[in-house]
Amino acid sequence: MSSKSKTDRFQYHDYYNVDELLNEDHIMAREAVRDWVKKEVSPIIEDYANRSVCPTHLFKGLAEIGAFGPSLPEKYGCGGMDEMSYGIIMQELERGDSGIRSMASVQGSLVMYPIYKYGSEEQRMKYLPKLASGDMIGCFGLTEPDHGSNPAGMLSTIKKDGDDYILNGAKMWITNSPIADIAVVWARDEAGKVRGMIVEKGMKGFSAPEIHGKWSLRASITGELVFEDVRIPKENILPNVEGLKGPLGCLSKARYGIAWGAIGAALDCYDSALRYSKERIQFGKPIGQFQLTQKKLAEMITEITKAQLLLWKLGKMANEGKATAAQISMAKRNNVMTALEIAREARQIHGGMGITNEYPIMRHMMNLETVLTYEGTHDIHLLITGMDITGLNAFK
Ligand code: TGC
Ligand code: FAD
Repeated sequence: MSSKSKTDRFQYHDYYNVDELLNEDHIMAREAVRDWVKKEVSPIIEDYANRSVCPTHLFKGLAEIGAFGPSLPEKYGCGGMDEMSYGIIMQELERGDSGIRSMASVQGSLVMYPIYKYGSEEQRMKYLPKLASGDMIGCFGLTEPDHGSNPAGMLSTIKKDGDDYILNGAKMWITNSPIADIAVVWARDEAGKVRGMIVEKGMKGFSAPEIHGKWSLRASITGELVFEDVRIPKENILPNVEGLKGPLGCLSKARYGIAWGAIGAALDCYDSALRYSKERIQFGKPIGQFQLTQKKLAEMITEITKAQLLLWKLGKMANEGKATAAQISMAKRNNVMTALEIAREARQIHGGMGITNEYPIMRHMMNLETVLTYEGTHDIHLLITGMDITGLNAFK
């Protein structure tokens, strides 16, 4: 079955005309990214996902459309856009594939953002322009083999040695690690404080083996980070943060982008299902004429519309610097599960064809299983909301 000959027939759906709440810059950013996805991602993505290969050549294109750190300052080669635009860009990228959005999320929100927010001016000038232009690829190491949902338990350590630090430990499930030039890594110091640092490829004792066998996010490369007495110069320590709020602050930025991104995947599934329902004839009429199919489609667009309104309000609060971590958690949790349920319903509407790579459904569905888990699992986000509304902490 050829996937390369397919053309991307996606059409945007905006049932409540949320677009009228956006400004010209937002719409322009969306159109530019959508065109790029149609031209560069859609024609190749099924093939790369099938082969479980990361299309690394897209890093440069992502940089050119401003997908790396869109809301970070232009001074460092970034976009200087608002948070709404950042979200819209993530939505368009994930409409193409969650793995492509992951490339941009990790680079922009988990590597560039901590260097910008917690780094020195020297570190910003040294790394940010190269990361923004895609000349350098970064990854983010927080999760460990025995500490996923509970990063506070991390075992990675740094110990002072003269002017340097010695890093030991291991990180697991790290997007882009095998191809990254730098890794922003979190480890505890001798006083037990979580510190952030920039580990560079080629440092002695540092390796990043690939994790194979994923059925999800197959066009994204994932690996480990292994540190065996890696000497980290003090210039590579992020000076302006201590404690778990460092990595968790980056997660808020990335989770915000994922809340937007997931609805991109949902829109692609809905769009494909709607079209298929009008083209596929059974019992002498289009399957879209059956009430049960209409129920599925009507519920999909209802959930998408609710999510679009949630995102617009979240984007507005983020622009005003008022979006709380718990509000972001609610949006990430709701929108990812919404997208996954829409992917499952869309798969049913496509019948047997829904399991093939002629349609994007199964790829989105498999991707969304990862999106439901990374950046905080579905249940962890529920407990964050629970803590916020009751004032009672289920984690302690
Ligand atoms: P807790 O005591 O609640 O908090 C410690 C400090 O951090 C602050 N804080 C946050 N700050 C900013 N943003 C957030 N989202 C924050 N959450 C907490 C908090 O105020 C406190 O500050 P301070 O000043 O008092 O020290 O921490 P805890 O250990 O009880 O943990 C709470 C919990 C479970 C919610 C947290 O550990 C958590 O979110 N766990 C989930 C782990 C997770 O999301 N890992 C993601 C790894 S990265 C990833 O998946 C990338 S995938 C990328 C891709 O490919 O797209
Ligand atoms: P666990 O924490 O072991 O959780 C297993 C189950 O137990 C889950 O259902 C969870 O909800 C549940 N659970 C745990 N604690 C509780 C509780 N207190 N109450 C109720 N239920 C609970 N990490 C990075 O640092 N950088 C990356 O770039 C990165 N990229 C990733 C890419 C992929 C493809 C994947 C799959 C993961 C990636 N991750 C990354 C790791 C990701 O963040 C973790 O997988 C996630 O945080 C969950 O950790 P875990 O897999 O260890 O699951």
